[in-house]
Amino acid sequence: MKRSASLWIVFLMVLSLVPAAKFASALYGTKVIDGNLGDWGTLDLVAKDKLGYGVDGGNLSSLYVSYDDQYLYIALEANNKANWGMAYGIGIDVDPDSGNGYTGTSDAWGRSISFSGNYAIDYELYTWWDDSQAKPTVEGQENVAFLPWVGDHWEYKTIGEVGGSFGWSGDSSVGLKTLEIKIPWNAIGGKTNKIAVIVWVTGGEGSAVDALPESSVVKDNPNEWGDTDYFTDLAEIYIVPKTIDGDLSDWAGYEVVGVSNLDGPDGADLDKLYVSYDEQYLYVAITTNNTASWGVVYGFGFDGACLVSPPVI
Ligand SMILES: [Ca+2]
Ligand SMILES: [Ca+2]
Ligand SMILES: [Ca+2]
Ligand SMILES: [Ca+2]
Repeated sequence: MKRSASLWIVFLMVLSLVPAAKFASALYGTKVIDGNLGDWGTLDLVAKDKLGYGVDGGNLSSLYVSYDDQYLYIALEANNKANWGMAYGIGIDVDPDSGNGYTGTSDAWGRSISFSGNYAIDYELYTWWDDSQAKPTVEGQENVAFLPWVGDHWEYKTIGEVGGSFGWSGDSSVGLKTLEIKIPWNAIGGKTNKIAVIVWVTGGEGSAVDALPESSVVKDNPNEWGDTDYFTDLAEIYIVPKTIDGDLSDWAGYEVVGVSNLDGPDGADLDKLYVSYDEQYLYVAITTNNTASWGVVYGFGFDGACLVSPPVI
């Protein structure tokens, strides 16, 4: 009798879980690089356009990041209203907080894009949306540039030259719609514990007119095409398997999928629910706000249908 009452309490607590305010993550999963983002799930979405910054021909809407053992995958989605010639740039910081990397004021393609705060960019990727060809190009050819910062200058390569690839969609009415890229870990110094990623869009020169994660940096000057943009907000991605030891310090804030807003009974007071996975395991974790030690049962429920997307568990 007591047990069933306890179960009921836990059930109520789980029902009371509400989505966390900020939910962004990058989880293990292999993507097909074809410009179709149907193989990306909401768990891969690390930044989204909520404030509506951007211009008709350069309006970023979503940034996705995922990875597997061999590749880092990055995808972006634009929601343009016009077909303009625009440069789409991606910045990767493979060692946030270290200070290593580019912090100048003229980036790999000479744009006035700069980084500060905890971030110094180690790799940029760029492509020019050629509005007349209606394709993403580098020097007139369909391509994406891969540009490592090597201490005091940039190196100029294409994504194919380092073993990666790209896919895209778009047309001559709204320009670029999607760009999907895979980068071998060995092209960016090997798999690491934490990376930071940002995407922006600029014109033929000058600086950004939109970026993700969203930043007031693209809305702080009457001439956003011509100012210098100092980005300090990047999406941080943790790339670490979980150690199952009761210590949740290897879990990240973006893995919180629910927070209880109920003040539960002293010995049955759920706090947060975490979910993550890698190639072998699904991980779940909970924290409580218990102030007493009661005999209660903690139950987890899984609906298999939810495991279809993302597709690789
Ligand atoms: Ca795809
Ligand atoms: Ca760096
Ligand atoms: Ca600015
Ligand atoms: Ca700007």
